[in-house]
Amino acid sequence: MKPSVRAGLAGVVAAGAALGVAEVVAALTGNRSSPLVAVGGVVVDHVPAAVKDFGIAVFGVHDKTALLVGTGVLLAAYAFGLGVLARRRWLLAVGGVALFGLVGAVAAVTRPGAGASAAIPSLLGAALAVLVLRHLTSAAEKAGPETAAGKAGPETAGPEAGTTAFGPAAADVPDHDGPGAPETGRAVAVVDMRTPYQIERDRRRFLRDLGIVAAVSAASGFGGRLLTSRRAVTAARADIALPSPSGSAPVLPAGVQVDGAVSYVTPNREFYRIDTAIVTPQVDPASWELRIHGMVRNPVTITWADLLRLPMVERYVTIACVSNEVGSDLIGNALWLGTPIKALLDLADPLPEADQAVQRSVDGWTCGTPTAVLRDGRDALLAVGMNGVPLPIEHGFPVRMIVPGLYGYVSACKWITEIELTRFTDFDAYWVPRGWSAQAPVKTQSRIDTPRDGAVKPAGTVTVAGVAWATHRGVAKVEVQVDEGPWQTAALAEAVSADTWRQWSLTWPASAGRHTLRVRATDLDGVTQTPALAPPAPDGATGWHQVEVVVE
Ligand SMILES: Nc1nc2c(c(=O)[nH]1)N[C@H]1C(S)=C(S)[C@@H](COP(=O)(O)O)O[C@H]1N2
Ligand SMILES: [Mo]
Repeated sequence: MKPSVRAGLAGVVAAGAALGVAEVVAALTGNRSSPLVAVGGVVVDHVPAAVKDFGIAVFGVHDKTALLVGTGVLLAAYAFGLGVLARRRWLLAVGGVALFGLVGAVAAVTRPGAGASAAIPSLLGAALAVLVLRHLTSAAEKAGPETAAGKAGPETAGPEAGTTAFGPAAADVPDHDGPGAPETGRAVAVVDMRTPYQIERDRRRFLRDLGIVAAVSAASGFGGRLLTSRRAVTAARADIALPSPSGSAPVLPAGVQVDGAVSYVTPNREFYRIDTAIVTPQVDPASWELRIHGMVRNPVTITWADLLRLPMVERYVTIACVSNEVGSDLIGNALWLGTPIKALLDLADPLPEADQAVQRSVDGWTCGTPTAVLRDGRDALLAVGMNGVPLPIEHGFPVRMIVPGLYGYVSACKWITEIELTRFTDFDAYWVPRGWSAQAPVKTQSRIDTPRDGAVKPAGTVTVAGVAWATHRGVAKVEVQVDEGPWQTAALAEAVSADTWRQWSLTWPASAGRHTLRVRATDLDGVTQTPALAPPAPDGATGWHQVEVVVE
């Protein structure tokens, strides 16, 4: 590698360090405008309309990405130049870094709503860039025999030597770039006191330092960005006033709740959460879009503002995870506010053979739902509200799907941004190649919430209670069996609809001893839960939930 290339790389990495630290500082000081975002904003606001239209026309929806990439390339070229300059005109290079910091600071301070403190990320970033550049150019000089050969005397020969190769002193060191440079006469005392081993070590040190700084900068850049967007999205969510549903919201009958069963409506904070997202996607409603495309006659794209103008309904719907083991709690019931997806699909007008509607999340996760299910009139909702508040971020803010009767992994896409009409034979959604069924209606299940497995109860009257669900079919009957006795019909609590779970209870005159309690439900189609044990994969667990209790 040529010395000038090493120096240039040092410059690029120093600029990266500046941007990385600026992102973190911006996040920590609550500044929404890191230098990169601020400069981008200034550019967007000031480029002539014709150029902007050109950008949008050429790059389409990726115009912002194009802007960022373009800015990045220009910046890298500038930083490369500064790195090369730093070898011989150190102060000029420092001036170049300062200019770079100043541009960021001015851009940030002049953004709408920004205060003087908005300059801090850029200025700290620039200061760090000077230090990094100093270190890396020094390491770069030592990294090759060409450079050491160009130095006069042993004092610059190794890292132990006191002086380094940057700074004004370096200005009189000729740049021995190009073939045969050291022999061209001007260089004197071509003496490299280092052994080949030391030269190799210095070369490695340079590359190592370059790598470390680049990695730390990238990590802090991404970390800072994440923190900033999290703040912004949390603030945007707090500002939302949800539209009211057209038509009356469902009334919760007094008799839905039974003592000893879980809460009929699951509070948002206790609602189970399942997704593949390592970092919760942060979606700003202002930039949210839903695109309905693929095998449709009329592709549709709607924004957040469009969505809020559509008719909204409010429905209690119980959703369940296919991974829920018999007797477990990956299930919850909430009041969802949303617009029926059927109307939007009707507008898009899917081709008759498009039997699968693939929902895609901003993070690329997909689930496939039968198109027919979304259009059969059930309350399949593009939901924006959960129990009276905007969707919590971890439950899909700003928009998710809720489809009564299907497990979440085939229907309940969070952070949804796309619905692509296709065929089941043409596309496998996320979990399908991983061993789960492409289609998965929720299986009829029931659970004993009280008494708990292993509970010790005094002899006498014991209340046995819990929940049962056969979503979109409805629960017709729940029965309880004590030991090997006859199945006894439990009292059913009221249900809001077939799309929600239903609570049940039974009064049991308990006699001393160890007892086994079992539960089974029958849906409104007349089908009783099978006793056959099946694991969750590929399409939902089966079997009867049972608990052991000791009565004294
Ligand atoms: N984007 C996205 N949406 C997703 C998932 C996911 O991994 N990513 N998981 C699904 C699964 S498996 C379930 S059971 C439900 C759970 O929704 P909840 O976390 O709001 O309870 O979300 C569904 N939606
Ligand atoms: Mo799930």
